[in-house]
This record gives sequence, C-alpha cells and structure tokens, in this order.
Amino acid sequence: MQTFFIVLILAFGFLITFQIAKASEYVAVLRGEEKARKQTNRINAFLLLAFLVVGLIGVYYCNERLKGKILGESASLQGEKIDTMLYISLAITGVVFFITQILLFWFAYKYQESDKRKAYYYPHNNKLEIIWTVIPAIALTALVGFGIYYWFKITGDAPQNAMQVEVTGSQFKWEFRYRGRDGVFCKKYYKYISPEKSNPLGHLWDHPYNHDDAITTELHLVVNKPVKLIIGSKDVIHDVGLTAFRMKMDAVPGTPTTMWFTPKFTTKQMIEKSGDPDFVYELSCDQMCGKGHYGMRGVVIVETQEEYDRWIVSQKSQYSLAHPEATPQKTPPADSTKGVAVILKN
Ligand SMILES: [Cu+2]
Repeated sequence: MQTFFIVLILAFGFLITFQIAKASEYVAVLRGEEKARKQTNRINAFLLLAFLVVGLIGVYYCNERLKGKILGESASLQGEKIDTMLYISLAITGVVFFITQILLFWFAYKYQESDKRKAYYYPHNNKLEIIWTVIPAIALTALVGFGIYYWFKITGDAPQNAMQVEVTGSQFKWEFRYRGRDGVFCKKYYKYISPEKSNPLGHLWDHPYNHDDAITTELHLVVNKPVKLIIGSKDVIHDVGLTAFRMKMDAVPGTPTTMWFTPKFTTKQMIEKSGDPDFVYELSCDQMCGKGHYGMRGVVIVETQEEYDRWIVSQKSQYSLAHPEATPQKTPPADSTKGVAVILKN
C-alpha cells in the first residue's frame, strides 16, 4: 500500500511538472520568446542568490546544532596530532568552500544577462590555470605528507616499554590475547582453532611459551603506557575502530597489522570528564563484515597500573582452560610492573 502511494505521488509530481512546463511554453509563445527568456533569467538569478543565502544560513545552523556532538578531546596522545591535522584540513577546505561558493552564486546573479553589456569571450589563460592547479597541489601534498608521517609513526615501532595485546576479530566478536610472564605470544596455527576444545585462536600447545597466554573478552589498557595492538581476523576483514583514541586499523585474515598509541585518561577519568556515568571506551568494528556487524562491539577499559595488575592476574591462562588436568602454572603477567609470582587459577 505504501509503495502504491509513493508511486502515485511521484506520478502526480511528474504530471504537475509536465503541465507547468507546457503552460510556460504557451506563455512564452504568447508573450514572445525573448521577453520570456529574460524574465526567466532574472528569476533564476534571484533564486541563485537566495540559494546562497539560505545555504549559508543552513551551514551555520548545522554547525551550531551539531557542535559538541562530534569527537570531543582525544583520549590518546597520538590522537591529538590527528585532531590537529583534521582541524587544519577543515580550516583550509572551509576557507576555500566559502570563497568559491560565494563567488559562484554571486557572479551568477551579478553577471546575469543584461542589455547594457555583452558577454566577453575569454576561453583560456595559462597563468590562471597554473595558479589554481599548483596552489591546491601544494596544499594537498602538505596535508597528505603530514598524514603519511603520522601513519608511519603509529604503524611503526612501538616504544620499548609498550605493552602488547593481540586483537582478533571474528564474526561477530573480538578476542584479546595477553602475553604471559615470558613476554612471548604462544605460536598459533589456524588449523588448530577449536572453540570446543578451548582453543579459540589455534594455540600450538606444544610450543614452549604457551602456558601463560590469556585470552580475554575485554581490552584492558594502562593509562599513560604505550600499547601496541597486533591485529588479525579469523574469517573476513574487520576493522579495529577506537574513535576515542582516534585509532583505526583493518583486521585482515592471514596478514597481521599493528598500531600503537598511548591512552591519556582512565575510564574513570572519562566518566568524570564526560559527566556520563555509563561512559565506556568502545571498540567498534568499522568494516561491514556481515549481518551481525552492528553488534560487533568491544569494551576497552583504561586503568591504573595497579588496577591492571590486579585484573591480569585474575585471568586464567588459556592453557589451563584447555588442560584442566594440568598443574597450576606460576607465572605472573609480562606487562605487570610487579614481579610477584601469581598462581593462575585452574
Ligand atoms: Cu566486523
């Protein structure tokens, strides 16, 4: 029924437009072609000017209405640079936008057809062509140059003291793997992936470093401590989207990707700053990855080193989950400042 009405409305719209066009054609014949054309020209020129004014008011209104709804302060040190780049790009494109749009519509109004002047034929000017090609080229090269510089920094080597977390996406969830005390991730192989056997990432159980890796459902990070994420996927391409930190990286099956950043505020500080008691750092999947994509949300918790240490030692090692019969491993976590021996729960 709804479709029928939409089709009906469209048909009516078409019919009315057609009739108006026909009517103005008859009017033109009656009044004389030239006179009618000049009148239409004047109306069009005025409408273009009105469009400019209404459009600029619209731009201002949208800006006021949506102010404060985007982003907010970056929650990572690296994100500050990305924000600066964004604001520089917005400023440059904003200035160009206002100049070109105002000139475009104002000229269309000012230089409308007139009996008092004749159109000036001006087909080409090499100097002008060079100016409006070279200036944007230089500006864009500078913007892209800064972008590449920061990209190489973020995807390059992390600082020595960085903690490392492996992030694995799959339809439709995230899994996080922490190294144990040995500081080495256990080797894995996709053919060994078996959630039924408590081996969701395909750990090679006979690998010497496998006994203390823990797999978690939340990403815990330490405030002011750099973290390197090693990102992968088990099925299709996902994307680790950390908007609050201004970070984003594809999760590609078979090709690990990395990025590192330093969180600036703990979750608790962000709750205070935002005034939202339900604030959580979100890890969203930023790549359409299937019908459950919308629900592929991970939770990131940024906390102090002490809180993190308490949390990490409460995590069971994946080996102990897969081998409940094995003896408890005495291995404190690698990314802990405390050297205390901890018994991973069986
Ligand atoms: Cu996804």
